[in-house]
This record gives sequence, C-alpha cells and structure tokens, in this order.
Amino acid sequence: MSNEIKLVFTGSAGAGKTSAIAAISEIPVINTDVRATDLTTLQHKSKTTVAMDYGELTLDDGQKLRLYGTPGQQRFDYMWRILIKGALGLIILVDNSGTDPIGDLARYLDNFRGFINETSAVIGVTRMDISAEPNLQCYYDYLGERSIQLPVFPVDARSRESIVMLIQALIAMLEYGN
Ligand SMILES: Nc1nc2c(ncn2[C@@H]2O[C@H](COP(=O)(O)OP(=O)(O)OP(=O)(O)O)[C@@H](O)[C@H]2O)c(=O)[nH]1
Ligand SMILES: [Mg+2]
Repeated sequence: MSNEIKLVFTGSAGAGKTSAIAAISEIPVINTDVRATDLTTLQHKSKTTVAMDYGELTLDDGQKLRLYGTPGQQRFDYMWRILIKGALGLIILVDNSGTDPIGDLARYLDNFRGFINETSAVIGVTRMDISAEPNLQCYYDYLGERSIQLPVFPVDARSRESIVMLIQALIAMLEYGN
C-alpha cells in the first residue's frame, strides 16, 4: 500500500467532519468555515464549512494520511466530486441527534455510491450522547435492507481516540480488501 493515503470525511452539516479532522491532525488544520447566520439547520453551531477541511496524520507505521473534509450543506455539493478524486477511502459521519439520521446516511450512500463500490467506507455515528436513538442495530438493519456491508461505529468527533479507531478500521479494510 502507498505510504501516502488520501481519505475523505463526509456527512451531513454538523455531523462533526471539521471537529474530527481537528481532533487528529498533526498540522494546524486548514479550514474554510464561515459564520452561518442564515442557516436554520445548524442550531448547535455557528460555523459551517464552505469548501473543505484539510489535515494530516502520520500513523505509527509511517503511513501518511491526507485528510479532507467536505462541506455538509447540499448547496456546496460540487466540492464533493472535487475532493473525492484520488481518495482511497471514505468516512461518512452521521449526526444521531438530527431529525432523520438514517435518511442522512442514505443520502451520502447514494451520493458516493460509485466511489464506495470501488473503494471502501466506514460509518461513524456522532452525538449519540445527545440522542441514543436510532441505535446501531437500526443502522445495520437499514444497511441490510440495501445489501450494503459497511461497519458502523459510535464515535465522538471531538475525541482523537474515537476518530483514530474509525480510520484504523477503514485502513484495515483497504489493506485486506473489504
Ligand atoms: N455532544 C457531542 N457533540 C459532538 C459530538 N461530535 C461532534 N460534536 C459537536 O458537534 C459539532 C460538529 O460541528 P462541525 O465539526 O463543525 O461539523 P461539520 O460536519 O464540519 O459541519 P459542516 O461543516 O457545517 O458540514 C461541534 O460543535 C462538535 O463539538 C459528539 O459525539 N457529542
Ligand atoms: Mg465542517
């Protein structure tokens, strides 16, 4: 496997993409967050990513990860196609306290369907401390209905340990073929 790996964090607005990259990056994160005073969908935060986040992490074995975060809002969806180019894996974050977390997941599975089929992805469910439902079984039931085999992990996007675990799972899938 190449010792430089590009990974992309995607998922709905407020799911924690910017927080996750900030939690693990060993360089100061480059981000493009702006105040989002016009947004009603972002009740719990005041800033949103309009273009991308970028961070880096070197794993213990020397593999260098280039980490990109997409904007969550649909109106910036042209950036998704730009950022996914050349990526080796996808991390889909879902805000469990949103109004329709499974619907959010569905949207990102659909958006990135071609990429996921060719490479691999993991799903991280954030903010489970705020809303415990839907639980993990609901996610697996939904994936089962769609015959999609991807792992789902409860994560806190603010926690380095949590996000590193998610990334290690994704890299293991890439190395050993999902
Ligand atoms: N309580 C709780 N808060 C969390 C958790 N994960 C993330 N957060 C918070 O949720 C918010 C996520 O915001 P961002 O990281 O900006 O989300 P984003 O996905 O980059 O959002 P956009 O750029 O707007 O698409 C932050 O305020 C985090 O501190 C969690 O597991 N529990
Ligand atoms: Mg963001």
